[in-house]
Amino acid sequence: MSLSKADYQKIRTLLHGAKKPLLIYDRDTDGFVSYLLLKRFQPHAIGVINKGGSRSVGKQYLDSIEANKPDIIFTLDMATVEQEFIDACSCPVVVIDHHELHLNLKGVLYFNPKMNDPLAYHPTSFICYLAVGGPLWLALIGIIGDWYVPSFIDEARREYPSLFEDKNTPGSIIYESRFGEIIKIFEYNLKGKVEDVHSACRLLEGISDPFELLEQKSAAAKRLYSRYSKVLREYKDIYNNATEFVREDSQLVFFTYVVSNYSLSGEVAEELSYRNPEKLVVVGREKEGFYYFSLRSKTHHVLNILKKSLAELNGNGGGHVQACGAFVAKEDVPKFCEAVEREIGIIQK
Ligand SMILES: [Mn+2]
Repeated sequence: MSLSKADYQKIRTLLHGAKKPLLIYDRDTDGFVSYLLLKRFQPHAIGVINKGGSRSVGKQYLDSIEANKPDIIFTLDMATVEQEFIDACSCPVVVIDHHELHLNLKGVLYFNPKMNDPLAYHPTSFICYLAVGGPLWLALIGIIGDWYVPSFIDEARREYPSLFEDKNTPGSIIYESRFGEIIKIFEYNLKGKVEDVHSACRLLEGISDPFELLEQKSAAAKRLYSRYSKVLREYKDIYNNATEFVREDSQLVFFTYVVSNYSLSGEVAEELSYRNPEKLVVVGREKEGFYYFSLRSKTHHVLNILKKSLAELNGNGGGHVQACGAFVAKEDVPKFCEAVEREIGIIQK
């Protein structure tokens, strides 16, 4: 058990009693679905998507607070919330997250499954679903999209047998089932320019059934599907290039790329790791003097390896045990690669 029934009830009560809640959510399926679930439960809610690449809530959100004057703020799937931000808000701040614990924050209502069980991996949309309810198919987009298969998937399997077939691991659902395609439609529509993402979010909010999207049954679904296809083409190019860096005799796959309209490192690293479960996969994209890396592995303790590798470099990062993100100054990338090789024992310490 991670969060208690009382915790879920508390989240529900706080949201139910709010007149104008503001929901700051991360720009991925888990964050976005968390927002959609809370918004369905409390239609007065106003959403603000992650501004910029980092998962930190800071001063950059104060203008949204000023403009909307909420009576309560929820941050959803945002890995850090700065004390300065909390102190500047005149209403309660509720943090719902499942990244590393931040127990030193003052003046917040904090909900993180790791509080009771340090090894818990329960995505934010899982917490939101248990707090305020579904629809179930929508909740599962966020939950499985964040690599977790909850026990209540059986209910969805009964309702939508053709979407899941016999798949029951996160990877096999994501890469080998029709439900996985729905997850990708959501995921890829959250990529790209802010204006495009905003309009996609509005369209996604109105989708009422998984088949509407998969079979493009409405004008909104057609637009979302076409944008998904566009990102998918670019994804396939990058993914195919990356596969050439997989070597049988090395535990490490280290791949960087420069030109891209979308940030797809996380997705590329994820699929490479799924198809090469014994390897540590590091995929990075250059942007303005820095490389933004995604690290994945099914067998290595990625978070430890990352923290040690970054120790003496101009860069920073963090995340989950098997899935992390980091940024490293361009000139330090060779050193970073070497440090990772040292940590996994390819070269001697
Ligand atoms: Mn998440």
